[in-house]
Amino acid sequence: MGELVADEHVKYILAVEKRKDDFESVVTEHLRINGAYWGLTTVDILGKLESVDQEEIVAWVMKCQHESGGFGGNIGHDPHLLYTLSAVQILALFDRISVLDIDKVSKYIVALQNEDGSFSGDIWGEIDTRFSYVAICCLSLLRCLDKINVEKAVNYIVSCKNLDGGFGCTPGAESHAGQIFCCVGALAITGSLHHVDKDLLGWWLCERQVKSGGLNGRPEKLPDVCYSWWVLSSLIIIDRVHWIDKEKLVRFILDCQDKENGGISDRPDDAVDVFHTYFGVAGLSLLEYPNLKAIDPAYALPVDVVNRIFFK
Ligand code: GRG
Ligand code: ZN
Repeated sequence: MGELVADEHVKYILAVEKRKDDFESVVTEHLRINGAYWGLTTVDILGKLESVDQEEIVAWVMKCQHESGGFGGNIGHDPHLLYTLSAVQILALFDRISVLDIDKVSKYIVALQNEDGSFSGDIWGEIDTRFSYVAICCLSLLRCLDKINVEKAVNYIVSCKNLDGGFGCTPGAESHAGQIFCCVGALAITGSLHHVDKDLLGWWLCERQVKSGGLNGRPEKLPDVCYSWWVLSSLIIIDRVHWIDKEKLVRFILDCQDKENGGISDRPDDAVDVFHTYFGVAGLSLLEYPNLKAIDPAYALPVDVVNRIFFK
């Protein structure tokens, strides 16, 4: 099995950040700010955030802001809640939230709440519990959750709860580990976890572990390293992480490393990418693997970053 090749992963992420015209960069150009958040958070968990050029990154993030207050995935791109959260998270990593006009950013988010409490992702209106999480997480990091109707937002999330204890993207939609992370994370941030049946949901979540030790996102699906984040963070928030075999999961994640060139893939022997490198390293952090910074399961940021915001 071997161990975590931390230095190779840092090198891999820094190299991806620099390459602007290879295949992976071209297909992900529109969500560059998401990629930057995943990559930089990974580097921070690995204890190497000082090896990046903070000023350059902060200046680039601010250039991604649209006049509406929201952020695009890259300079000149249309704003979306998903990119806005990544921008705020990156600034939080660098302790630079102060560069933001918080009123302007929060107005953009507040305007996307609908009458039923749900959130649209952008002006085009798609509704999904992912956007409820993103709005709530972002406003909480900006210390202005009181600007939305939290009670309605929570009620909408609860209306997406299923009989199996899980949550879907809209009312009646199938439970999926990714949506469960969003709903449980948002309920945790708003202090509303009493709406979760922890034993029922914990049972559904721990059944996601398959023979290889990896986790899948739904029954009958293949395991994937990213569920080491979506499933594990949810299990930790509801205090049921001892219901899975942690050692087997650690082994599955380590088996997905490219030990020579760095990076982690979705499954052993697949191609690596920055997203799965984050999910693997963050998953190992949640599993208390040695020499990694602890990550907060609800805010998806290192615990010291979250503490700096709330206990300064
Ligand atoms: C800050 C951590 C953080 C998140 C921001 C984007 C977001 C909010 C949440 C996304 C939650 C989500 C829906 C994740 C699932 C992503 C995923 C692997 C989808 C794949 O679904 P399928 O059906 O694949 O294509 P499976 O694994 O079911 O075969
Ligand atoms: Zn995946």
